[in-house]
Amino acid sequence: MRLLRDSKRILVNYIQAPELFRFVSECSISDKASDSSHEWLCGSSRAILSAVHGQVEVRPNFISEEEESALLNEVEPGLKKRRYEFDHWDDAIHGYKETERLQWGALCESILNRVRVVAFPKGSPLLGPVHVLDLDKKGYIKPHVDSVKFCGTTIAGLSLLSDSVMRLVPEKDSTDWVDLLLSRRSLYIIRDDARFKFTHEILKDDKSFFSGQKVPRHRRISVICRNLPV
Ligand SMILES: O=C(O)CCC(=O)C(=O)O
Repeated sequence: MRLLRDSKRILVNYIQAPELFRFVSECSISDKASDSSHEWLCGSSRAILSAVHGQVEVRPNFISEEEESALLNEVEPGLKKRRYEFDHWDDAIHGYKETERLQWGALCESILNRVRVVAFPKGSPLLGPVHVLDLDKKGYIKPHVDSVKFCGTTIAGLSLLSDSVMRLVPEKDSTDWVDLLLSRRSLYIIRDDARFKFTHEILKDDKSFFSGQKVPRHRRISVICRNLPV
């Protein structure tokens, strides 16, 4: 828990805006509804989508089923030894266990190198250990802003086992929002202002909708790479 707790400023007020789904959403940054390159992006207005343009990215099917299994095989033994934590009311996350991993087998290391190449600026110093966060089906991550002091410009995460929805809300205007559909086996990347001027959260199962469609949340494991602050 230390890693997340130490590196974040937790927002005490849990921002919920399910009613916004009843309004028409702007679900592509381009005018073309058929623009399949942004099917994972949805927001409350065109302006908010423009504000995060280039700072949020989801790459569906970034890893294959075999690669997902390889990652799971490496992280499951360590996670099995831990229990999900539900009881800390003030924590940023609810229903989770976590671990860090520095050494990986060859296949997983090659997957992580692909993540590093696409996600981080060349030469950017990276945090050595990779963070593995296991959310129970009932688990969720509350809105929080990553701390400039502890986190670099970029976070990149692989989503294993389940689809989920990540919501970003500008700190200054909590009526606007951007949703990212994190499909199973996708990679998400969040950079710069989207990381530091927006809260981000992983929605709990009963609030997990994307563009009005239910996105069932099962157990989800994320494998997260970060760079260091400069
Ligand atoms: O599980 C995830 O992918 C999100 C993790 C997160 O919110 C964070 O590390 O700041």
